[in-house]
Formats: sequence, structure tokens, C-alpha cells
Amino acid sequence: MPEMLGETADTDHVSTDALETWTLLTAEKIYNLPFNDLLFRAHSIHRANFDPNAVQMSRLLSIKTGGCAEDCGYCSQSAHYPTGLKASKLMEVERVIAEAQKAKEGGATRYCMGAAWRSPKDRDMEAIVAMVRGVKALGMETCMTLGMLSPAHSATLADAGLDYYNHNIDTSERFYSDIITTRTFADRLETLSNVREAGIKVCAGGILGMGETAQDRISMLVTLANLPSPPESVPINMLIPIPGSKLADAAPVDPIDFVRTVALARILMPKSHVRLSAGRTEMSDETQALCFFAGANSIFIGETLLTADNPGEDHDAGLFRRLGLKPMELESRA
Ligand code: SAM
Ligand code: DTB
Ligand code: SF4
Repeated sequence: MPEMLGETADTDHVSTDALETWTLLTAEKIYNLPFNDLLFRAHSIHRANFDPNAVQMSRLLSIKTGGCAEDCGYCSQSAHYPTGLKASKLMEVERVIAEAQKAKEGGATRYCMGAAWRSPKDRDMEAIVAMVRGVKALGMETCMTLGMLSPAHSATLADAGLDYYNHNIDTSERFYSDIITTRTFADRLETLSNVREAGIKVCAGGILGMGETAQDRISMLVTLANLPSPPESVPINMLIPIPGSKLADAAPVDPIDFVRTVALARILMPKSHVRLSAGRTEMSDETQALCFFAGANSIFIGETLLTADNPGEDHDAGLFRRLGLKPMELESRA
């Protein structure tokens, strides 16, 4: 019977080599499969597309912290909430490159630089381009997350050789305005399209634990999977509740629901890197192990994310040892 359910779900989506369209109904059926059937299916797809024991490792750096004009209800860096975070100016290029070098020595293959901006200004672009070039010269993949991006700024970053741009849709279209009012879900999709058009790889995902329903999570993943090309990287964040922010008191996510969401992401986007992103400090090793089995194959390493805590090198080294996981090599990547 469970297999039958799985097969029913399979037949409901249109699939050709060029195009795969998922319906909300099909995705809901998959998400609600018995847990073992869901994980078996997700893991089988994972194994068919990736080395199941290899995990890609990225490192984050906040190159411009706090004072952001946007009102994202989850964020420590929004100027709309009394989070107590001290704002800073754009970091010097040399310092960014020195930090990237340290991250490389710590095992990271991708360096992700984040700025607390609604969107970059023309005057910022020279330094941003120098950061991309400098980090690339270290032999690392580069990623930037700078807010909304125009076609012109996307082209400038593509020329500089930027590999990835991170821009999350965060939740479903329905729930978006409950979390952010200073921009729309459509604005997010427009930036993703600008980035894609410029030839930069897309990193786009969202956050669980903001008071959304299971249907919101499923809808978010269906939106991502149905983009003209699905994102190459899909970060799944668990909300880190920030004191003073709008979502400071949000109820924690059920870890089983979190794993279900990771599994659905793997099934809907078989060739994407699914990143177990923010919130790992509050996750048990067992939950993380289930996420890796369900198809997560990327993490952020290091003691800090942008402003919040992350498990450090020692904890992750222990976890990798216990689970027999290994870092994913740059060149063998799918
Ligand atoms: N300002 C840029 C933007 O919003 O596009 C880039 C930086 S922003 C901090 C990057 C992403 O981090 C957000 O889209 C959100 O998904 C995630 N994030 C931010 N604060 C978080 C928190 N407290 N818990 C979990 N994820 C968070
Ligand atoms: C993403 O999805 N998660 C990262 C990255 N993209 C930029 C950011 C997580 C931020 C967590 C909260 C903080 O450090 O302030
Ligand atoms: Fe600003 Fe990004 Fe934080 Fe939103 S998530 S407040 S855009 S830094």
C-alpha cells in the first residue's frame, strides 16, 4: 500500500528532459507519505544523483552587517527591530580575502558573502567585484547575497566571475507578506530571473519555523522546483529566533517535519545541492543524520553564520566521523 501511494504520487507530474512541472497536490502526497516510504524514496533519488556520503562545505561572511532597511521578521539585521546588533560599514576587500583564505584552510570550498542591503548601490560594485575576483583567485567558489539585483548589477557580477547568487524566497507566496512587507514575493522571483539570465548559478531556499503551515513549506518547494531551471543550491534554514525581532517567540519546528521538508526538496529537485543551513546548533546530531539520509548534502561550516552561532569545526568533525561523511571535492561535484 505505501508503495502504491508513492507510485500514485509519481505519475502526477509532467516530466520531460527539458521540463518538469510539479503540482501542489502531488507534492503534498509525497510530503505526507509514511515517513519510511518518504525517506526511502528521497534517499534513492539522492543516491542516484550524488555520492550519498559526500557533503559540500560552504563558509559565510557578513561583509556588511546590520542597519538594513528591510523588515524581514526573522532577521537580526533589520533596522525595524530592536535586536541590539551593531551596524557596520562594508568590509575592506583585503580583510574579506584574508577571511576566505582561513575558510579554505578550514575545509570550505565555497565562500558566501552576505550584505544587509535591500539592494547594492552602484558605488558598492567596485569593492564587491574585487571581493569576487580575490576569493576566486584562492581557488574557491564564490557566492554573494546582497538583496535585490538589477539586470545590470547581475551582469557586472557575472563578468566578475561570481559562481552563485543566494536569494531566498523564504516561504510560500501566501505567507510572504506575514513575514516581510517592504518587498514582495514577485520582487524575489524577479531577482532570481535576473541572476539566471546573467548566467550566474542560483542558490534559493527558505526558512522553516516562522509559523507557516506544512502547505506553505510544500508550496515554497514547488515554486523553487518549477522555476525555469531549479536552483543549483537550495538552503533549508531552521529559524534561529532572534530576541527583539518579530519572530522572537515563534514555536520551534517539529524535527520530523523538518526532515520531511528536506526529503521533499530532494525529490522535487534531484540534482540540486540541498543545504542544511541555519539552525544546526539547536538540532540534535540524530536529526542532522536523518537530514543527510533524506538528501541534504551541503552545510555551512564554522562558528558563525552571518551574525548567529553555528556548530564549530570540532562538533562537525565529530559528526562527520560518526556518520562516515566526507567533504565533497570541488572537481567531483555533479
Ligand atoms: N540581505 C540579503 C537578503 O535578504 O537577500 C542577504 C542576507 S539574508 C540574512 C540571507 C537569508 O538568511 C535570508 O533570506 C533568510 O532566509 C536567512 N536568515 C536570516 N536570518 C535568519 C534567521 N534568524 N534564522 C534562519 N534563517 C535566517
Ligand atoms: C541562507 O539561506 N542561509 C544563510 C545564507 N543563506 C546567507 C544565512 C543564515 C543566516 C542566519 C542568521 C544570522 O547569522 O544572522
Ligand atoms: Fe535585510 Fe536580508 Fe535581513 Fe531582510 S534578511 S532584514 S534584507 S539583511
